[in-house]
Amino acid sequence: MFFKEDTICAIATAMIDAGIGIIRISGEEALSIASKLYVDTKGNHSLLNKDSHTISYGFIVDENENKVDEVMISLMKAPRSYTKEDVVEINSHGGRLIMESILNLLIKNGCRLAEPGEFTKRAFLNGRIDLTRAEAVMDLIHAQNEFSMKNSERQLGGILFNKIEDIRKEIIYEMAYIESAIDDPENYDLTGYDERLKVKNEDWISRLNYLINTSEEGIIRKEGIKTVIIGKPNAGKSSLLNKLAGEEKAIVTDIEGTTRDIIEETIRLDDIVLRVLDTAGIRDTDDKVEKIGVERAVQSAQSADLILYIIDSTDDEISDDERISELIKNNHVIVLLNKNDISDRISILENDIHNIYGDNIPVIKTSMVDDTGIEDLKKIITDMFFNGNIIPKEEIYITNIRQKEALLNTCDSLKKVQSSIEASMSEDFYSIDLMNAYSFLGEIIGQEVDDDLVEEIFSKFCMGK
Ligand SMILES: Nc1nc2c(ncn2[C@@H]2O[C@H](COP(=O)(O)OP(=O)(O)OP(=O)(O)O)[C@@H](O)[C@H]2O)c(=O)[nH]1
Ligand SMILES: [Mg+2]
Repeated sequence: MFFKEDTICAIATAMIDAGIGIIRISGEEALSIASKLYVDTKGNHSLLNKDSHTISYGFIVDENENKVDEVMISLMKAPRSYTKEDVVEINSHGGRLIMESILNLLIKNGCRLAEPGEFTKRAFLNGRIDLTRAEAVMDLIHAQNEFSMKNSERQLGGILFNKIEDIRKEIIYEMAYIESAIDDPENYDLTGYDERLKVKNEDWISRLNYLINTSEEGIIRKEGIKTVIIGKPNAGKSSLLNKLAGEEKAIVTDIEGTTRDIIEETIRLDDIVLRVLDTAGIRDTDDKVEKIGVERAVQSAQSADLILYIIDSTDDEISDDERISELIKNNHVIVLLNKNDISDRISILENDIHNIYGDNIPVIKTSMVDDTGIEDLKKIITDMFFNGNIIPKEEIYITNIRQKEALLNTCDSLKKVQSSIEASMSEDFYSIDLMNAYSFLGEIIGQEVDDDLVEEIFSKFCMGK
């Protein structure tokens, strides 16, 4: 195993002044190093003879036996620990200076400062958890909403691992069967095998597709819907952002061209998370700054998950802007006919919209002086992105691009198996693609990943985890 010789340490709690702080140590020398710093109430350095999974009260002392802090020390001896190595956790007072002093003493006595995620990396490399569970740990720590929290808990519980491992086992069984039949045709019969494999292969593809299909919704539920508000100047874009945010985030005036820079806010509408971007009103302008603002508006809308196209419904007509038409052609769009409170032209404009952009484009009437339209907006977003079910299903969603890509690659390989069967190719052809499918699945759970990828994944973790 990598790094086995090093004993690592890190502050596992936040670096803010708090009631309690935890300093974590893992590795072969965890106990002996901690023991040099720890004394019990009688002044004895007595950590080595303590049982695993016990907590000891005492003090951390420096090289001159001066007390640094009053602590509780938890011991978790290998292999029954987070990393499968000896782990010691020092519960000290949570002052930054105290925690740093203890950390420095540990380093002086032979520990190395852990890299971000190194404890979890050791748990993975030492075989305690697979890669889907390791990634779930990170997702759980960073969860921004209840969906992410529950989904990562499910993944941490091994639901995704089991689904992947089941298919891997079935694939390896078939590979072994084909190999045996080729080596020993007298005892293994391949007559009719094509058809049997075809049925199995279709079943694997449909199970994998099911998982892949959860990813669009899963990623959007986890990260939020990138929602860009576009429209002409003065339509009420910034007013909409403020209304959704529930506070005055953006400047609102009756001067056209008020907003120039993009303003981003994460907004929660019940269980829907929106990453809302307010942009500059789209129009032709000679103003240098506004011009850049318009370019940025168009750019950010190009990568939006959802465009809210807001129109001032006191305008005489909907003037068709090529940039706007281009943006809303290829996207999830909701048209907001705004200033409903002072306009008597709403129905006429609604017709115009349908004439220009087709019957299917959703249109709602809104007013930013009251709450008109906000409920309709929620309902349309829920239908558009979550098939009308705001409550996520009680099952695993793929929310990780790396996993999704490996699933897509697996499916591609299995589709090649399908084509080989349909073209009546010889069995050893299938084996190559089955092997590839098996390897791609291995990437998901971390059976077949290179060290660089492992480094990259864990480097995104927090310190001390
Ligand atoms: N009566 C009424 N006035 C509104 C409504 N929405 C916005 N306004 C007013 O319209 C003016 C423009 O609003 P903004 O929100 O600044 O418009 P904008 O689209 O952000 O404009 P730019 O940033 O210039 O592109 C302000 O005076 C708002 O108070 C509405 O629903 N009803
Ligand atoms: Mg504005």
